[in-house]
Amino acid sequence: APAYEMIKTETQGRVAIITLNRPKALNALCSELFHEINDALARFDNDAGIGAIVLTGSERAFAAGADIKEMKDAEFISNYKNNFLGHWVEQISKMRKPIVAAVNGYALGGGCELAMMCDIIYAGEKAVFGQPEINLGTIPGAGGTQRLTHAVGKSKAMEMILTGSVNLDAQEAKTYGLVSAVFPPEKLVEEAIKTATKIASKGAVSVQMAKEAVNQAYELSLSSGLHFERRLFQATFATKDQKEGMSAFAEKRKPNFVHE
Ligand code: CO8
Repeated sequence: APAYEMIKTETQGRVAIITLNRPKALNALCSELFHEINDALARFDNDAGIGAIVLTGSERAFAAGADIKEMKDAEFISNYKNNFLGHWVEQISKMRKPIVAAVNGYALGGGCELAMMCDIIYAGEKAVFGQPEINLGTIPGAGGTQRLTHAVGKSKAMEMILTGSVNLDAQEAKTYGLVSAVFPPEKLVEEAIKTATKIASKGAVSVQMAKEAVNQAYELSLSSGLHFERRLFQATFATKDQKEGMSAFAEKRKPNFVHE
């Protein structure tokens, strides 16, 4: 594995764990941190031995946003020429393996957006989700206006994004459906790993197809989405794991998936 400075990576069986580790800046997302997250995700996404990924931060902060000090003197022309944030955001949302975000502490601005790019969000009891960019004279730039609106509805998303000071605590985030479960902070990562382990034990092809199909729900009309789903469903019958899964059921035994 490459020597990372701002993240830690480890694997447990078929699960990879990426921990943001820039404590002095509450995991503010500077370009080096972006780069390392992308590099690690791409590596695990391409590793046949990995079935799911957990992304987490520290107990104090998942990530307190994009690095304000690094970007404060940026200009439109350089943002435009360098496609500022574009590369980064497009790469993460193209990952094919499921990513479980385990959010303890602050998930603000780009931190909230990073969590929302993942497939499942679990929160620690002290998690705080918010989009404070308006206080800095800017707006969310990595999906906040889109993914947050899909997750919590227009009125709450507008309230959060326009005031920059209405945040969601963990319970509220669960009530709104932004996160699927809340755990005590010290249990959070363990629970995320448990879920990732369960996902990684299923047939990898059907897992990836299921992720692809669910994501189309945000892109397509109902009839196109159903069509897309049906074709992938039909295609799963070309996998060894479909034969194994259904034979195992008929034979009253546990399936032994080979991820093919
Ligand atoms: N950028 C740079 N440094 C930061 C950031 C940040 N976003 N957040 C915290 N830090 C630094 C602080 O400057 C401080 O450093 P130092 O000790 O050198 O002064 C250190 O982290 C600790 O922070 P605080 O002392 O402020 O800690 P507190 O516990 O008092 O406060 C808060 C914690 C409330 C989280 C506070 O730090 C804060 O408000 N941070 C900024 C939150 C914010 O505005 N985030 C949005 C940033 S804009 C953005 O994300 C644009 C999105 C574009 C897409 C991004 C792509 C993913």
